Amino acid sequence: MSAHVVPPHEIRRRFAQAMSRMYRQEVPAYGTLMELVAEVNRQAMAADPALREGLEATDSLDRISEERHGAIRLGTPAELATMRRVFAVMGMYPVGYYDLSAAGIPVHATAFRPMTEAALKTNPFRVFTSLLRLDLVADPDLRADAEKALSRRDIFTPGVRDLIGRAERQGGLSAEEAETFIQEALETFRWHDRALVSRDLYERLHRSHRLLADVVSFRGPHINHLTPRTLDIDRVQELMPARGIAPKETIEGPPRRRCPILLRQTSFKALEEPVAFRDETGAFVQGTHTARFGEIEQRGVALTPAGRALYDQLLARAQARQKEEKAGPAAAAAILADVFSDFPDSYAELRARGLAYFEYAVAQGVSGARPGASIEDLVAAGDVVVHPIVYEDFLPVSAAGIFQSNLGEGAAQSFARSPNREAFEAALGAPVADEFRLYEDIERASIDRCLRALGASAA
Ligand code: OOG
Ligand code: NI
Repeated sequence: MSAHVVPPHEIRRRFAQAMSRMYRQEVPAYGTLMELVAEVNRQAMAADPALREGLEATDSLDRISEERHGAIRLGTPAELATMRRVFAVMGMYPVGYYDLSAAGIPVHATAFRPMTEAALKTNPFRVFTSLLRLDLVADPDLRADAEKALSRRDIFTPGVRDLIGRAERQGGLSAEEAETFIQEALETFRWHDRALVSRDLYERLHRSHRLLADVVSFRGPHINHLTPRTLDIDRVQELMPARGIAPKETIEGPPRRRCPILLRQTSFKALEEPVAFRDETGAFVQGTHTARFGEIEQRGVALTPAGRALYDQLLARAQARQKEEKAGPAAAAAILADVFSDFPDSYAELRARGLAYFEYAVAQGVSGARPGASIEDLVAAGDVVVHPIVYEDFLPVSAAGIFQSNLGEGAAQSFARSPNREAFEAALGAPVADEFRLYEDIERASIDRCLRALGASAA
């Protein structure tokens, strides 16, 4: 059997394409955004040959236009555990733990994504996956009704359940099985315009927290956005209105810089869509629901724990000043830029100060032995070149901003900050991987390759 299995990255690539096609049909503005992003990316590369060369040198040029992430919100631990097995068939594993309770959103989350460098380069599709925290819903009656509604649904088709089991037993899927798997798995992410709950329950859920209504009311966890990666987010943000798309007012994350760090994101508001609910007599009545939106992201270099600590510290400082000065969008951006002038903005300095991760490669045309040379000697001599490693994960404060913007004004509530990674991992049925470790491994492996190739000493 194992000789005939389709590689997980191939299933992931085809699944991501199928999902993108489906979402494009469901939400036409997403298609418009994709076209705009492709256009701006072409212009950005034409205007900056070094950017293009860097992408080429790290084999990541091809992945840019295919690259995207999505998000879903699950209702129960059992749904999360099965979702983990679905993603595993596609070579996607849970990385990182995100607590959003502090930001007024009753969920915690992980990102399912490929973990190794080779897998990321083939196709980096990721899904930010949240689990509802009913423990944060104060009203016991509403909690019980939500639990009951969730217990009545099965978000997976029998076909996908069967194929996950087969993939686990056989160590993969045949071509025909993989094709069926993609179609069956896609069903879980589809939009349903008939609610599972009555209008009355929907409204009670909605009044408690909009997110609760979105998670509990439907037959499945509809994909709520897909996000292409852009090389110039400010430009896309600026051009969106002319294409009939209204972006949120501010871009989440760090300010614009010469050397982009982590992740910057912006989105357009969720659409109001028609939904049919049952009334007391069991007849369908028409209503609406807002959940689905579009987002774009620009990714920069991954930061080490020291770099991340500096990022978190500066972001907190900027937010405090923005609040104190009651800053509007323009003033807020100016404050952010000002505060972040304390974050080094050259790759050389980011590397020298151990703030970011880099990949090392033997320079073109260099060969022969450099006995006794350390990696720093090799870099200084130009025998080894250095490229930033792209950040593949998410940022809790930014994610909270994205949630807020698509749930609508006033959606946030205050919950006591209460991360509960143990409960999340128990629901998942596995630990989440440590993102820093993954970047460190990629960096270390690249250094080892250089030292070996040039017969230099490890130092
Ligand atoms: C997820 C929001 C977070 C991101 O890119 O940070 C997110 C959601 O709205 O379900 O997608
Ligand atoms: Ni997103």
